[in-house]
Amino acid sequence: MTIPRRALTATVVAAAALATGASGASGAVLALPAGLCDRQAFSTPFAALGDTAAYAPVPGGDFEGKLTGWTLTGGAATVTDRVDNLGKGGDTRALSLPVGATATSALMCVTTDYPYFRFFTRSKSTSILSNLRVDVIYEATTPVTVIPVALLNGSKMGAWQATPQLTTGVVLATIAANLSAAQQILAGTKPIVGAGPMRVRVTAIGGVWEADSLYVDPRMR
Ligand SMILES: [Ca+2]
Repeated sequence: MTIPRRALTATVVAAAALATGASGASGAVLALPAGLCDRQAFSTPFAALGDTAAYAPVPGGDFEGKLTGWTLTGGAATVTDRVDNLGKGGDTRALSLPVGATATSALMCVTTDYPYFRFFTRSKSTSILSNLRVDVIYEATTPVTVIPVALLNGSKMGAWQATPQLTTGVVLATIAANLSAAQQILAGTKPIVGAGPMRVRVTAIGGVWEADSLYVDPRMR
């Protein structure tokens, strides 16, 4: 497969626009809204589990206050509960997801320096039929990019536990938005310059779930 020079030029322009945070330029579909990545308070919430990476909290992802920017469906709501694993004071509430409910997070800052996200979750039933689907959504792409990243089974998740490190999918979303550069990106001859306001969506399937403490991992911190 060969890539027309015209397409390459367009991609370079798009990448440059992304790198400078410009918006409105052709191809800059994953540019971040101004301020989204500012004032993040990094911490190591999973250190007790051996994951000493620094994470940034997802807005509202502790479920202790208002869920500004979140969308809840199917009876999803916050409930009084706490994640013992974190052991931090002030953690009293969590997200509850009845069967079929979804919760879609507020926009969060994600760049290619943010490879993973994690949260705590548990299934209220240990039935093998209880599953939590986890998707990431990049609404700024055309069409919207939805990437399924996990299907957690409740049969062994009756107690609170952290998810594995789940991919933010930012590389895949970037490639999807810049298909003309896919060959070079995959070959490693073109650096990935990607970023995007991302949402996480969780869906309870076949069981009731709870979730709390949603964080994204900035690799370079
Ligand atoms: Ca909480």
